[in-house]
Amino acid sequence: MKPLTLALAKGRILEDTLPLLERIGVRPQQDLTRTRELRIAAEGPVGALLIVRSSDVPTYVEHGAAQLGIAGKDVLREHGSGTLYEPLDLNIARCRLCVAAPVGWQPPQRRRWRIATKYVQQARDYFAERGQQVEIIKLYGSMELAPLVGLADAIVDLVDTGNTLKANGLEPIAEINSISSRLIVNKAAMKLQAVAIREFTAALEAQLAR
Ligand code: PRT
Ligand code: MG
Repeated sequence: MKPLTLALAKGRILEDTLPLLERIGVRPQQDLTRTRELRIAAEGPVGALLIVRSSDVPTYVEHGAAQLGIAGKDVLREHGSGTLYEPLDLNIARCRLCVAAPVGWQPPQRRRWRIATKYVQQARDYFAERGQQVEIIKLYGSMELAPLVGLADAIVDLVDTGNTLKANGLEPIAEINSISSRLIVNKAAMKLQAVAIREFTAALEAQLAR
């Protein structure tokens, strides 16, 4: 049977996940924080780790390049996760998806609000549900800058401590969703490698319960 491959992103998800993986016996053969290789062999319940962009994790898993992945719920909602199984909430890398605006902001009355975000889908859905006309401006990062320079009225972005908003003269005005990282599984693999995947999931779940 093919060994399991796990896709995940460098950055905060990897930081929070590595100790968890170590405790269930996943032993990467290289120092993940130093290596430039993107596929890293491992011993234990997974045979390899793939280091990919966080928003690409669902794509690798959906197409079966990895059987398993760890991704933020923000990324999964944006991807549309109907094509994936999502058996476990890891409760790590927690944050909130928020609408944020300049402190004391007065919403424009006679025109559509301009909203800068990389979460286009979730922003669209959120404002549509409320009947609020918006123009979405797609950015790939540093959304907090957009209101400061007049590119947008407000933003939709992840908030953890709120320090980044504050540093840029913004404050949250509404919470859209609360976010944490999830284990995701390729649908075909869930059948073909059912035992290995169930064991892996159960081991992770047991660690979380400790
Ligand atoms: O590389 P890519 O652009 O795809 O992702 P990234 O580099 O922005 O993020 P990465 O790889 O570090 O982690 C991505 C995942 O971590 C997200 O998909 C979330 O599920 C999760 N996560 C949890 C967060 C945060 N908390 C978070 N605070 N991702 C980003 N942030 C950013 C936020 O966008 C904002 O700019 O941190 C800033 C706010 O933090 P505070 O503490 O100042 O409020
Ligand atoms: Mg990044």
